[in-house]
Amino acid sequence: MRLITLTPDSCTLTSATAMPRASGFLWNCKMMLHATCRGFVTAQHMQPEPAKYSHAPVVEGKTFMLPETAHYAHHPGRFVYVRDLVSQRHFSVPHEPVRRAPKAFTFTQHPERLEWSVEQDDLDIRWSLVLPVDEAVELWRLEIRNRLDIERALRIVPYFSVGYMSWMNQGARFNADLNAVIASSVTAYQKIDDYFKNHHLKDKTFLTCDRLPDAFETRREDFEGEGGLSDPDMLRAGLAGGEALYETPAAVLQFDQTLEANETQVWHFVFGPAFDEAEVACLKAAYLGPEAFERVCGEARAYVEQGRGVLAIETPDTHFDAFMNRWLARQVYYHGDTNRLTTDPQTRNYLQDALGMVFVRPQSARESLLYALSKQNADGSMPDGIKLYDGAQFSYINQVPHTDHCVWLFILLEAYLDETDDYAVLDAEVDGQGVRARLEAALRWLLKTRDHRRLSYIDQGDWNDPMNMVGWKGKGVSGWLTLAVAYALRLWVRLSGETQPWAAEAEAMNAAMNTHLWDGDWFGRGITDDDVAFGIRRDPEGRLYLNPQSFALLSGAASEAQAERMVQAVAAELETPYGVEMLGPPYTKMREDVGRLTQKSPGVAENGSVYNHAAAFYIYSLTQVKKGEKAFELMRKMLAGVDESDYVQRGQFPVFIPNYYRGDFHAHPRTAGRSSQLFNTGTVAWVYRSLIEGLFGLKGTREGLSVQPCLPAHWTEARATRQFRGSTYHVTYRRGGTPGLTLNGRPVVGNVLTLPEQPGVFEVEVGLQ
Ligand code: CEZ
Repeated sequence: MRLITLTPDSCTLTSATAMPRASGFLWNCKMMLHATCRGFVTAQHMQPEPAKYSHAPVVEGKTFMLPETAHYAHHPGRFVYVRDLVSQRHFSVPHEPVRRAPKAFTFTQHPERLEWSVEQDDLDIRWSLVLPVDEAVELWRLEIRNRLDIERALRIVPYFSVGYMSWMNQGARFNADLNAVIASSVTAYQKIDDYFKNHHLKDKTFLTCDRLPDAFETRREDFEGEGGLSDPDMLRAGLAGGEALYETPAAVLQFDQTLEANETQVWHFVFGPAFDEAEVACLKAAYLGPEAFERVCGEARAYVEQGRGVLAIETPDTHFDAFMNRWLARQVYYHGDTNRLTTDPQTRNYLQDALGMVFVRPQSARESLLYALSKQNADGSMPDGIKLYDGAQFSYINQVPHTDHCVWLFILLEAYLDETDDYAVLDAEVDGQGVRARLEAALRWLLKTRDHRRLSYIDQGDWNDPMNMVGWKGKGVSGWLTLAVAYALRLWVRLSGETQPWAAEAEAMNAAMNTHLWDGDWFGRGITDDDVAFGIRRDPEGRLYLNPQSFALLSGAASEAQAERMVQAVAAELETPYGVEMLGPPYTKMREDVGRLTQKSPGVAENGSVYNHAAAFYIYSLTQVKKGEKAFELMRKMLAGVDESDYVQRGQFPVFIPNYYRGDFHAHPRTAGRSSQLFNTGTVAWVYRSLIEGLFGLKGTREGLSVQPCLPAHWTEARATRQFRGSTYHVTYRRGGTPGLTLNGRPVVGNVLTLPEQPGVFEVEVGLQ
């Protein structure tokens, strides 16, 4: 049969494999479609900008990490194929792409390292990854042990995906001098300006090894052949040594290795981006081989250890302790030390990540406060993002005007001053203007941007990014922000010692909330441009929002009686086994006077998930009104486990708190609880603070360390070790004994441990009712 038959009426191809990319196309005035002989289709329609309706399985986000991203066969990965040359069987580690069920499997997160171990076909395999502290490269180690008493002949093929680098220019080849696969590309662009801007980009991806391979391949599709990634043709035939010429690159090496009885063999790899070959050579010299791997593990460990934080606890809940004593502080440190690897963090994120650093490295928190103030606008407002370097551009979200950014300055300031007592910071100057004056300018701006009722304008969003249509016409107000401003004002009164006009304004705002947005059992979320209150009882969707309740507890807007009603309503309407939802019931259709949050899937992200950041505000506020029982219950629910069913439902590895767990618990129990898998979240600073200052009640004051815990009643005993201003306090909490506080055996009057003359180690006993 002829491969191709062409007539004026048709063109026919008779093989789907001989020319796998052979394609045809169709179009009309609204769309175009491009199809390959194997059935892949790329189609676009105009509306009037080009749009897709049949998509790649993922959207690749670069400005922020996307929640619940899907994985697919060619998803980027680092795999090793192992083929027994005698039995002709193969598998891959860790699991993809072959997916053969192993005899035993482990995946381990260490503070500084990831490690997989797999037992399969009488082999023990360990696959480990560590990152140097200050270089963008991956260091991998592969260890293979023969479990049998006989010799084995193996083919070992590490496969590092490179993927589609650029539509302008991409390719890859093996560089024998460097013993490396080097893939090269030109970052695609169309504006002349970008040509000059892109000059410094690391457009190469390399993989090098400390052992010489027997063969290599750089063309992904040729490597796979007809077997696909799960059974690549070249695994059987041997790698062909191809060069990728505007073909999707992959970095694949082949080692044909005999393993003696019980023998172990080890390989080290370095994988990452590079500017040119010279840089590959440098990175190789610095990071390749067993010594470098061990050294980097040590350095990386030392780096993470710097983020240990100020608290270690021992409670009846050992799972809780394990998470809080290591992983929470680690996640706090990650945020504060990296600013989530953005160049223009949203201002509120920047300030809240600094809030976490108060308890990890207070000096950084101070620097962040001052740096943020250096970006303050002349009218006292704060910009939507903090540009971390001169040429930084505002990303998409930072082009949307939000009105809450100033508030976070005061929240950070309070935690920083309580922890350090560094009141001198208020007298510091930032670009010729005193900190005190700048903070007051921020407050004045907040006071200016209120309506006649003293409710705060929301513009196109507050803490809640996608609440963008409540006030875009210039009238709508945010109930939450009104409370947050009242809270900021009260914080400033306490910290600055200046009472007026701030205290009176705070009171007036709290009163305005009670007049206009108290809805019987809870506070409403806001009032739209068209003067419609929302987040209230008569709303069929989005009738109860968590944030106003949390901040009403903090700002003093809620009386004790109101607080009781609110907490009860939240329990009845928003609590789930996975935590407390941030609003309910979720929206199922667009509300044009609320905004794009109502377009998100019900129970997802801001549309009524267990949005942990909002849950953390609530938890913190509960600790401030001494509702420790509920605070602990909800904090505990943020942590996946310890029951297997809970792990499976959430899908969350308990080494970080994700930004949300799916909500809409009543309508969709099948998906409720599912983790977003996003480790970027303002949650952790607040949880850490709630744990230290709230539950364990170990909060700094001008005089010293105040001890006012609110631990759950069922804990008869608990311990905490608290680092504070150079001293170490070992605190034991006991329930049922004599109430009161002792320091090194001596009773303390009141609840503050005054600062010692010399920092030291102290024993503290706390008797609880
Ligand atoms: O981003 C977070 C923001 O980083 O959402 C929070 C907000 O307070 C944080 O500053 C609540 O809105 O724009 C969107 O729709 C996204 O959902 C973002 O709001 C969200 C992403 O999860 C990024 O992590």
